[in-house]
Amino acid sequence: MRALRLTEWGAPPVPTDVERPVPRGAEVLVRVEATGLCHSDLHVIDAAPGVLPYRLPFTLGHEIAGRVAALAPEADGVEADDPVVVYGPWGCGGCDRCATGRDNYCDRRDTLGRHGAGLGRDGGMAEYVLVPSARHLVPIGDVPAEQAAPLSDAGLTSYHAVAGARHALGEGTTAVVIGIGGLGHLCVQILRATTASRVLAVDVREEALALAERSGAHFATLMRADTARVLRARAQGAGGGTGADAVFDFVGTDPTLDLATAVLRPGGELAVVGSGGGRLTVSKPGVLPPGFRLSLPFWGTRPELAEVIGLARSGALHVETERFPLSAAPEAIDRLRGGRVRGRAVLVPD
Ligand code: FEH
Ligand code: ZN
Ligand code: ZN
Repeated sequence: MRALRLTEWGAPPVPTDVERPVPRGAEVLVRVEATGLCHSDLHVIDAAPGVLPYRLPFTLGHEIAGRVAALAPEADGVEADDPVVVYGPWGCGGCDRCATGRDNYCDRRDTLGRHGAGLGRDGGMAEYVLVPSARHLVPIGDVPAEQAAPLSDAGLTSYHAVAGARHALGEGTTAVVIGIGGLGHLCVQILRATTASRVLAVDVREEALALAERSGAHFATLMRADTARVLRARAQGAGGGTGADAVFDFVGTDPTLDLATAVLRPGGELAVVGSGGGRLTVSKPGVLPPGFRLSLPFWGTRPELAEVIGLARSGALHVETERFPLSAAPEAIDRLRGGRVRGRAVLVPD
């Protein structure tokens, strides 16, 4: 079968013919129908030798949807031809986090040498993917694979970030979303579907503001010198207080963290999801508002993935995608690098 494989650190992935895997033990073979392309794939591709603990070669792709193609004798919980999405963070399977579907926070994560599909283990940029256990599969019913695949990472990561701040997002509150790309546009939709907050969106690209408004943002603005003032003016609380009750930063650079600091209300929640490498100085006294709480959410849990698929099935979520045949992965990677993908790029086996 065709697979896009990382064969050398720092070099582009290589389209390769490999044997179709055969499931053993409790494994399940999934015929891939769609795999999302994520900025983290770029980080993996660009990693210098020794930065990541993964052994080469392996197939990329950690945002996967398709149909069950075959089950090994001990596999249960799914049937052949079931439409499924793959829960991508594969932990040790033995700690209490993994036992409760929180592989994203596996206690043994740093000892595994690989983090899941396309992250040190063969992933979904291929015709088939071998999944260690049916516990990593979530049924998607009538949700199209091209929609479900991005929901397993872009959607799940955004949902997990919102879940951590949902307590602060009741009536009369304001949430700010910085960075309206593959994750940010879904965060806007998830906020509108699961909280009562007013949603304000920020990006540097005009077309991203339009995407934010299509996704349900109450207000969208370009990142400028006076953006903090503009946002605070829109974040009037019921009691006249100004400031955001929660900020979701999908960029994570110094300018966006500075903006988040400037717009947060006392007691506000900041979730930094983007891996922009920006720095935040936490000190007392300091510039951060009293009661400020910071989270660095990573991916999400398997139960949350089922909730995200439930939202999609209810019609509350629509992923803006750009579809590429798997053979055009190099073009898709190029476009993602250049910030020229609207929403999420999805690769479909040729
Ligand atoms: C995956 C692996 C490592 C870092 C970040 C990620 C995210 O794309 C998962 O949402
Ligand atoms: Zn990802
Ligand atoms: Zn574990």
